[in-house]
Amino acid sequence: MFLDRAKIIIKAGNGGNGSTSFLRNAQTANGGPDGGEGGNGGNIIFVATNSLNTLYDFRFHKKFVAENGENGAKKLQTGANGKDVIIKVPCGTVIKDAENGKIIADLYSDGMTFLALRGGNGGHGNAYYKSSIKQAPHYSQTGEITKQREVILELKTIADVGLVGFPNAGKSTLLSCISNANPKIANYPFTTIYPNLGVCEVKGQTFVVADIPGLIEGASEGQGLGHYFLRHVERVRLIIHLVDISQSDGRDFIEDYKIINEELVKYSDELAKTPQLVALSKIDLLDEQTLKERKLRFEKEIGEKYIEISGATYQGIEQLKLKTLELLSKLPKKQPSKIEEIDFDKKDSQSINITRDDDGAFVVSGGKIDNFIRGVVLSDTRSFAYFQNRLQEMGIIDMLKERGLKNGGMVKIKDIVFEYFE
Ligand SMILES: Nc1nc2c(ncn2[C@@H]2O[C@H](COP(=O)(O)OP(=O)(O)OP(=O)(O)O)[C@@H](O)[C@H]2O)c(=O)[nH]1
Ligand SMILES: [Mg+2]
Repeated sequence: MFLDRAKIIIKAGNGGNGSTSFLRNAQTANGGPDGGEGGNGGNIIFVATNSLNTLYDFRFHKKFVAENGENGAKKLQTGANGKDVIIKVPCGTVIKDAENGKIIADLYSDGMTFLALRGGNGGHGNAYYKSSIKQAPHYSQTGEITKQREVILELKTIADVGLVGFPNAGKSTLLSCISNANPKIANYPFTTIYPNLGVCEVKGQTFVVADIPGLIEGASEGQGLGHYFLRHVERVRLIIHLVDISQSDGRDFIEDYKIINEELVKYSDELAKTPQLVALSKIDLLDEQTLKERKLRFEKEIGEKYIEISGATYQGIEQLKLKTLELLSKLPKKQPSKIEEIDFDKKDSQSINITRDDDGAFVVSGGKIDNFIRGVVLSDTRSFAYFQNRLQEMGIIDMLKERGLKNGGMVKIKDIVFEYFE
C-alpha cells in the first residue's frame, strides 16, 4: 500500500544525571569529589533514501524515542551517550512541525540528513563543581529532559516529468514504453492508484518520469483520486499531458484537454504554469482520415504543439523522448521547498512564569526554571541553601514579592514546595 502522509511523534533522549560521589578507599581518608558526568541523550535524525518510495512504514510505527544518556558514576565515570534514532524516509519527504504546519526540512536527495531533535545534555558530576573555594561540592546536575514533538511527513515525489491525463488515457502504458518501470496497465479507469516512477534514458542522458492516477472533472473538489496525487507532480519541471485522441472512453478529446487544464489551475497556479508537452495518444486506433480530422480540430481549437503517439505500435515514442529531453535541457531544476526560519528544536532557557494556585501558593515555571532546577538535589541541605541563594540572585524572589509574596507564603517550583521567610 502507498502512503504519502503521516504524523509521527519524535523524542530525543534525556541527558543522564551527573553523579555525586567522593573518593573513598583504604589509602585516602578524605578523597575529593569524583562524581562523573552524565551522558548525552540520543538525537533524532531523518535520512532520505532511494530504497523507499512510500511512507507506509509509518502507518503502524508512529513513535520514535532516542535512548537516554546514562548517569555518571563514581571514580569520574562518564555515562554513555544514548544511541541516536535514524528515521529513513523516501527522497522527496517534506517534514513539517505539526504544531504550526511550518516546513522544517525537505529531504529531496538520496542520503540527505536532517537533525530534527538534539539529545539532552548530560548533567555535570560533583567533580565538575570542585573549585578552590568549594573543595567538596555535595551536588551534581541532573540531565536535561527533552520534550516530545510531533511532525508531519509529506511525500512529494521528485521527478523531472509528470504524466497527467484522464484515467485510461494511456499514461502507465507510456511510462512502460519509455522507461524501466513496470506499472500496472488495464482497460479500466484508476488502474494506477499511486504514483509510479520510471527512469528514461535518451542519448546517454536520463530523466525521471512520474505516472500518477488519472484526473477527472471535479478532481480539485476531491472527485476521483488524481487531485490527491497532484502533490507528486508539484515539483516536476515538465508535464506530459496525455489526451486520448481515439476517444475510446466515449468522451470528446478536446473537452478532456480543457478539463485537465482547468483542474491544474484549480489546484495551483504553479502547476498550471508548469510547461506542458501535449501527447495525443492511441493514434493506432484511428483510421488515417479520422486522425487527420481530429488533429486539425486540435490545431484549430487549441493551437498548442503536440506529438502523436501510440503505446501499442510505438509510433512517436522516440520522438516524444527526444522532445522531452530537449525541453528539459532548457528548464531549470526545481528548487526544494522553502524551509521556514523557526527554531523547531527550541530549547527555552529564558522564560519565567509566575501563577497562583487554587490554594494561593505561587507557582514558578518556565524554561529558565527548568534549566536551573537541574542543579538542585533536594535531599541535600547544602544544595537547598544554594538553591535559595540562586533564586535571590536570579531576581525571582523580587518578582514574587512584587506579585504579593509575604513571609510565610507558599512557593512551588516544580516538585519543590517551601514556605518563604526573609
Ligand atoms: N490501442 C492502444 N491502447 C492503448 C494505448 N495506450 C494505452 N492503451 C490501453 O488503454 C488502457 C489504459 O491504459 P493505461 O496505460 O492503464 O492508462 P492510464 O492512463 O495509466 O489509466 P489510469 O491508471 O487508470 O489513470 C489499457 O487497456 C491499455 O492497454 C495505445 O497507444 N493504443
Ligand atoms: Mg495508470
